[in-house]
Amino acid sequence: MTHPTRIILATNNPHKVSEIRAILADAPFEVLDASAIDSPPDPDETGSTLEENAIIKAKAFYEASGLWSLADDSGLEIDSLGGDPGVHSARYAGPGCTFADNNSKVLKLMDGVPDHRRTARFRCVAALVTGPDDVRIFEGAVEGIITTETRGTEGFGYDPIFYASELGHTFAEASAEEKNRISHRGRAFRAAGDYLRGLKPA
Ligand code: ITT
Repeated sequence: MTHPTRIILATNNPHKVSEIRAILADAPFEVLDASAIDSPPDPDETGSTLEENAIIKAKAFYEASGLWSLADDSGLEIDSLGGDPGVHSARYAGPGCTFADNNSKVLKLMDGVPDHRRTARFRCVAALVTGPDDVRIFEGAVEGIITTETRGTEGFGYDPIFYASELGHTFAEASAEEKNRISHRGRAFRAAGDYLRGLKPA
């Protein structure tokens, strides 16, 4: 297989687009996003795992664009909540909820949980679709602790309540470079980039 001249990022989340563009900045192919196609798909994420949902999104964009397509499904797993919000991370506080609603819900549910039981991790599963039946999966994870209040204004989603032990502060207090260096998405998409770079030039 030869590496493509262009790939498309199969996401409608602009925060993910800017993170993935930075992570793949030195890739020897052009990185397009949903704005490159007329009617970007927004498929229902009906899978019961991150992997199933990543494949649903990547296939939808592959079919809509004819380009190799790279999606991710990601989520926050909190041990004291039995792994929730997990695959339900985007709409944990209900349909139409904001990132702030989700963070408030988590902080409320974890009220009184002692520090040593506040462990959590972000997981990212990226799916690369290169043909109707050709899918390759890349994964990344990062460990942390759920804070007792929001801290910082950078990033998105659960970043203000996720204290990354490797950084010594929350993801919302980290620069984009710091977050991408250790994040679940950084790890998964660097692996995808390494795979794509390893293919023969077209
Ligand atoms: P697409 O499906 O269009 O890619 P989405 O935001 O719906 O965008 P997901 O289905 O993967 O993406 O939902 C993941 C949710 O998990 C996301 O909305 C955030 O709430 C949270 N999340 C994922 N990665 C995160 C990160 O790096 N920092 C903070 N929260 C994150």
